[in-house]
Amino acid sequence: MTENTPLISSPEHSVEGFVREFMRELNFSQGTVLERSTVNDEYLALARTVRHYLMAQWMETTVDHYRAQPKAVAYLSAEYLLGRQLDNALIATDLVEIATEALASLGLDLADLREAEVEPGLGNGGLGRLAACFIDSLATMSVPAIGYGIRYEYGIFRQTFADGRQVEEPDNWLEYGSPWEFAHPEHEVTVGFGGHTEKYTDDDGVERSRWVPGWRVLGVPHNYMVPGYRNGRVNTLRLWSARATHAFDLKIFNYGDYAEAVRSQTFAENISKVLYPEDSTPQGKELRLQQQYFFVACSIRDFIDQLLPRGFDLHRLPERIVFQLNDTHPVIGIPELMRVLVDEHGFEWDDAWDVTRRCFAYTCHTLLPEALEVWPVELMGRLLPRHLEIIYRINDEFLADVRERSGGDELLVRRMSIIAEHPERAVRMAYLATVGGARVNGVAELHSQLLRDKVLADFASFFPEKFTNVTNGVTPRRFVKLANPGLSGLITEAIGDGWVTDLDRLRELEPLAEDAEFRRRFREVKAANKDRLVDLLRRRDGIEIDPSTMLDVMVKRLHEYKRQLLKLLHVVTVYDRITTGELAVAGVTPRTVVFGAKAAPGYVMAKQIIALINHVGAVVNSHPEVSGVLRVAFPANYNVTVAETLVPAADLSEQISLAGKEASGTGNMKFALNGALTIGTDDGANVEIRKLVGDDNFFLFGLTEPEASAIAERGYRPTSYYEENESLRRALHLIATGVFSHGDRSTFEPVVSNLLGEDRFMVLADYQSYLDAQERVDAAYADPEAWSRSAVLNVARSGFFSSDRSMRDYLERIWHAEPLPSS
Ligand code: 26W
Repeated sequence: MTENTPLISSPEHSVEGFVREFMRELNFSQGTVLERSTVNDEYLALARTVRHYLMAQWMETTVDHYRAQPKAVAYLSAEYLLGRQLDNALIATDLVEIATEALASLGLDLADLREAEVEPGLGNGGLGRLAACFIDSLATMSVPAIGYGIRYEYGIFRQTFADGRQVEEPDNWLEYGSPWEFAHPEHEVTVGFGGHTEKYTDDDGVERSRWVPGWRVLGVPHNYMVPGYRNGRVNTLRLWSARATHAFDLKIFNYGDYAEAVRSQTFAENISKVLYPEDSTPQGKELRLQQQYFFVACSIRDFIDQLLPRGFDLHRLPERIVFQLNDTHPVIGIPELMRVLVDEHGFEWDDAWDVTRRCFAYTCHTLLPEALEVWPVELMGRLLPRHLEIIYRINDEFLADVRERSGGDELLVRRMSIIAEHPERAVRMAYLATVGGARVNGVAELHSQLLRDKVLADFASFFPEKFTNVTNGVTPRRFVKLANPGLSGLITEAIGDGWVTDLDRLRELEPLAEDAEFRRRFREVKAANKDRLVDLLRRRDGIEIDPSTMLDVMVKRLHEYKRQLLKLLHVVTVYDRITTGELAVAGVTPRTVVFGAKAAPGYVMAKQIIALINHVGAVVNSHPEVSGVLRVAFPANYNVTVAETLVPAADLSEQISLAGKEASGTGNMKFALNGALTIGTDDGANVEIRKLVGDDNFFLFGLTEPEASAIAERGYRPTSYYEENESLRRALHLIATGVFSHGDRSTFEPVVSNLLGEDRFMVLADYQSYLDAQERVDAAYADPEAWSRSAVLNVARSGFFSSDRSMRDYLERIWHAEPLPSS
């Protein structure tokens, strides 16, 4: 890049300017005219138009970073659950009104074109969405940052229901073109796999090892704009797509084996083909390790070769970069950087280790032991033989340290070994990350504490200085400003618009909780949001809901620890009480219970629970009496786009995991910020939400983590709760006797026997406490003034949960990097 790279200027910020740009795109890029264009043509032209407004800022940001050479943050994440791009780009550029008017002048409706965008669902759930919120905040805070990940050709599967059961369909999100990406095949990088290592003596007589890969794959970068909110900054998200190497093809073509050449090409390209839909139970699949190494190796190479100036002294790498590891998925980056420094740049081992340890930091997102990734040594050795050698050496030196400092405590040594011996010899990726990184953080106070006290206790005593907490957050741009224009308008009218980038200012709303007129308008907004949801569910799913009822929402991945079953037992109990006459319909607070959840395709119990929810829903919704006061809605294929309409409409947010199991949760934050009240356990970030919004404005129930642990310690017996609780017995009886399965007792037998047998997540233990809390909810909802007062206080006191604050915490506690605002 020269000193004076000439930069393009943005199109004119006016209706006329927008119309001109849009028509040029429609005619010259889509090659069509208004009279003949499809909605997709128009959407693509619109997306490219908006893109042009961001382009100059993007180029300027890139050039500024190149010139200033600041310390940058590289976020390494196997998942980015981005959601639709158009709306976000429109609010970032302040073009919503201009675009609406410009399109209207051409007889087009912005709302229709919006619907044409297929969201890039390149993530499973919370962890992927968190990555998307974080890069949004980094751009908005003008932090030099780049997101690295995988451009999956197929994202998270599309869910449909057949007879209430989940059916998965491929998510072909690229089918109609992706106007937000820029492919750069000219910047492809090569990544090796397999083969063997060999020893040799270098020119200085030093014994060294080198890797001779057996096959290679190309990584093609695809850049995405990450617009900051009205700050002139646009950062980059760089997703890698796998391609077969040219040489590889040619050689085989020359042998005349056309079919084999094409097959091997597909083989290489499989690496970025599909997102693994597993969430929290890693399957240990070879292709998954290939994906992980592929994107991490591409990203490290990219940073060193492309983003650093030529001749940069890599001993100073920690001054220029910190790689943040989003869970264990990118942890193979630690031995990879060691390999690059030692094998390719001739570093001494100790120097390389010193640099590497300062370049990485690791975030853990789970507490479930089965979710901690381990890779069989056999597999690692076959796919990445040099990396395995490096891991062994790291482990040897680390364990020598442990041995020395513990006075030869061999039990401790075995416990802390990066290599597990049982049930098979395997690399524990969380341990490697802890040893090889400068910091380890959990994602909420309670989670970080449990990491220190339980999951990584030995390591926390060994490296106390490494452990820290950063509580998760969500971006207020997407989850308030864009998703809830009604509430945003009301807030801005009251306190100005500074809250969008300084969410603590929501505190200024607190006095308005006492203002009857403000509360009335708040309720008006909620009602309008419910109407939007009614519309969406009618159009999208053919589901009818009644917006005058309490909207009780539980949306998140389907997992036993999250306890969708507990919510369902509440529904079944209300059904039971009404149908037996114990409860008069007149005395029931009418509710609509909304579920949204995908189950991992191989998670049998989770899929059974989905079927059970749908079957209970069918019976409840068609019961003449019950359906007047209780309805269940389960729209299929819950995703970010649905969340944007659902969250602002909710009255009640269900955050009911067994205490000690949900690392943080981020849906809980989105609901509170949009004025829903939470019914929740003392788990994850719920703890902090409750502390901030106040006990009076939160429905707490259930065991605490120490209580649950103590019960587990003593031996948990679910039947003891069953025997003592009549309404629980009756609810389970209804399920077991086939009331929700056309009289067939076998359909849901496994669900019931699991609850009465193991009930690993203590659903039965928390049942009564949950019912009691739901009664408090009903009573509270009966007083709209008090309820909306609490709801306003939830909004006013949830500013802490902005991902901008999370980013400030990471900058201060972990990254030690600084913003580089545009001049
Ligand atoms: C199959 C391997 C695997 C294992 C774990 C894939 C994905 C995971 C993730 C850790 C699952 C996940 O999304 N965890 C969630 O991360 C959120 C962001 O920190 C937290 O808010 C949630 O509590 C946590 O469950």
